[in-house]
Amino acid sequence: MALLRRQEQVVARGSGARWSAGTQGRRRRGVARAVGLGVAAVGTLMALSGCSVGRTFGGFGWPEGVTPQARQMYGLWVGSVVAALIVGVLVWGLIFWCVVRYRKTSDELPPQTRYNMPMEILYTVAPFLVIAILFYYTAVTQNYVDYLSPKPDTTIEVVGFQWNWKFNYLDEDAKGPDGQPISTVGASDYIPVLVVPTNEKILFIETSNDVIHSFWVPDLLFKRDVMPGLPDNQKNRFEVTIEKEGPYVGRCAELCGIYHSAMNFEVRAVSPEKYKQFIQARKAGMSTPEALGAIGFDEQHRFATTTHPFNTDPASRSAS
Ligand SMILES: [Cu+2]
Repeated sequence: MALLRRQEQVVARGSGARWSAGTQGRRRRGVARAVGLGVAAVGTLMALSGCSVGRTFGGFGWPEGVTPQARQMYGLWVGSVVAALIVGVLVWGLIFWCVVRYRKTSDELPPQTRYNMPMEILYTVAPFLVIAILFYYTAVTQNYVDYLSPKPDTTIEVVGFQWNWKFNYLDEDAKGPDGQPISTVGASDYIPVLVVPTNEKILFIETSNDVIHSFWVPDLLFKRDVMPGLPDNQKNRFEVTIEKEGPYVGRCAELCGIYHSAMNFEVRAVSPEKYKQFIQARKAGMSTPEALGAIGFDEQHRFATTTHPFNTDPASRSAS
């Protein structure tokens, strides 16, 4: 009843409330302009992001990768965080502004309005614009990361099995003395080292002998499932260009059985010249550690340096 009476009072005051129509219109346009500016800023910052803003704030937690693909994802991440912050600050700002500006000053009920069409259209359209911009940049980044060159420089077949890895070098000029592709295979006492060239397009083709595994090199900021039983043209594949020499630890990222956690490997990125020498040494019949020695790695660095073989004895009661 009290509410009804109040509404009658408001209706009765209707003519008196007309004075504020102009003010409200201006205010509405102001809000519209602010939201429009916010949306435009989101787009601009998404485009410009990744560079100085990201560096100033340490990439907002996103590590810098060693591939152009990782850099592209870094840009998407920084842009998305900046966009979220802009929207957040705008919303917080409006909330606090309302709290202060419209705090209760008297018992008199303020003018009641409903069906504020411009406002309703605005808060329907603005989120869609933000989503559309985020979607656009996500699609662009995904296409970039998933891009496969018609002619990669090196092709590696990744074979996952319970519980280790085998890497086959599929290039024409990478056949061993027996005419078979050069390969490196892990064992319970040997971490497979996958030697790859820097600054060259490397295509990875993945396949599994048993269950689903996942090829994951944290430094590449990338992982992809290794699926069993797929025909050649449906096998998962991806391409990266590693720009920095060094050892990068690799892991299986799909729980694949009891020794899943022991399924580690190492990617060793070396200069293209050294890579050629490595392949020549392998073709001449050397093992991976011997060939790594032949291109200048000392005794310690002929084996994986980023991880080590695990104790696979299930009866052992100590950590490996
Ligand atoms: Cu696995």
